Amino acid sequence: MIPKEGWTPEFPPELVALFREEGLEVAGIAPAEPAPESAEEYGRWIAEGKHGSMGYLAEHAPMKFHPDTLLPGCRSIIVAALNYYQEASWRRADNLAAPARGRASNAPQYAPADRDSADEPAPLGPSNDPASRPAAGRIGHSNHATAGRIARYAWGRDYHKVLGKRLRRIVRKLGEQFPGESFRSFTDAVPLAERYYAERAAIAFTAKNTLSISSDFGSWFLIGEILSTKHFPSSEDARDRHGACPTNCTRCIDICPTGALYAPHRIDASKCISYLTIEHKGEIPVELRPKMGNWLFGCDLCQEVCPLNVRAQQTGVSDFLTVKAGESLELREVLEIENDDEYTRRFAGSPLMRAKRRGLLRNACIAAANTGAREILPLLRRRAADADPIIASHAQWAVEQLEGGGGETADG
Ligand code: B12
Ligand code: SF4
Ligand code: SF4
Repeated sequence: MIPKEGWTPEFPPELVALFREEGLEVAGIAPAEPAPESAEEYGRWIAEGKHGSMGYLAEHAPMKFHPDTLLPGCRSIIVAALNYYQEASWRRADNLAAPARGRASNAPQYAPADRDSADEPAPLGPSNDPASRPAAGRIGHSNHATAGRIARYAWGRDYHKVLGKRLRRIVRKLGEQFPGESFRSFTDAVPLAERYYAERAAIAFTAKNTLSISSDFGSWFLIGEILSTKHFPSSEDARDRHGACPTNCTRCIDICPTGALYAPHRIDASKCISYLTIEHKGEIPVELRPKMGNWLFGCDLCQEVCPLNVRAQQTGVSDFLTVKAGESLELREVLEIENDDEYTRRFAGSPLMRAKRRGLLRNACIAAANTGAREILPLLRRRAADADPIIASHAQWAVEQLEGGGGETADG
């Protein structure tokens, strides 16, 4: 269960002030200790090939649980959490479940929170199952078979920029305040096990869906950190405040369409839709394509069904609220992008830049086949002759699926 009591962390006031000036809160401080057992577990995960084509994860292995390899003499890791939650229009419209009692109207409408950890959570939630899948549209985009979904963290501006520049400014100020000490900031694609150190810093616990879940705002937050040679008091003792997954809950594992989450706390990243649509640059294995539903960029299913996300709070970060890609994109709009320049003009500043034109158009072909979007067959045929061989082969596959009657409709 997630305890209801508030918690007032006691961080050094000078640190709190520096973070607040940047619109961030110090979420926690971890001792910068190595974690040999976790490093071993990680090594096994890499050896089993669960990282797929993310070669950088293998290269990161010697550093991942050894902060002093990133900053010699590192003694503390100051962790920041940035809440990016905003409610989806399909959830506002679908009224999937009654709002949890006592929650603000912008809270996600999941079943009651704060269950005992042995409780069975109430059934709810969207899935890739056409019978319960949310419509893909957003305001201004109709909810039909020709739209593809975007993971929530990518609706607005790229968080690497949003969080990264704030942390870098704090690092500069820390350097001025503590001359003789060294500081270095990181977020995401860095050789540090962020969720492990987030847990050590007591900002969250690591859940069965492998994500960090906080009692303050569920799993809808991003992690950034500052490594420091100056010692700050650790907040590790407060770890218990985040609780744990309910013992019998397996919703995230049950909903995962590709079987990427194959056991509690275990992920085969090479099957995750987030990996397939964002990180993986080549051909998507044919057997996984029909399982990807209408996800264009990332996947949120294992968070959307999580009962602990009843704690989600609307973000106040304007960079996230600014619509860049938004909740969904018309597949036609994506498939009409002719070249990289056009792609950059459309998505500059958005996380979608990571997929590049090749990745997003490839994903749009799969979403078109999966949603039975026959009305865009002519456009798919045009893309089957695209100069990019990955786009061309996926478009050809989509044409065959649609002409052969494969694919399902968005509304079942
Ligand atoms: C590679 C990566 C991915 C991969 C792999 C995901 C994964 N679960 O590992 C892919 C591309 C699939 C991915 C997807 C997503 N990602 Co990602 N990703 C990363 C990245 C860069 C590295 C993670 C990694 O190394 N994974 C490999 C696993 C094995 O290692 P680990 O998690 O670091 O370490 C754990 C294990 O070693 C384990 N462990 C240790 N000892 C033992 C012992 C036993 C017995 C067991 C079982 C486990 C165990 O505990 C450690 C802590 O959890 C991190 C940033 C970072 N630098 O950490 C972001 C990060 C994890 N991603 C993030 C996000 C937001 C996502 C998505 C939600 C995006 C989306 N909507 O599409 C999805 C979520 C999918 C999911 N269920 O995880 C956030 C998560 C924030 C949060 N609240 O948890 C992070 C932290 C980025 C950030 N800076 O905010 N991601
Ligand atoms: S993000 Fe989607 S595909 Fe990846 S583990 Fe979660 S439910 Fe499975
Ligand atoms: S859905 Fe998954 S992560 Fe959420 S409480 Fe259930 S088991 Fe834990």
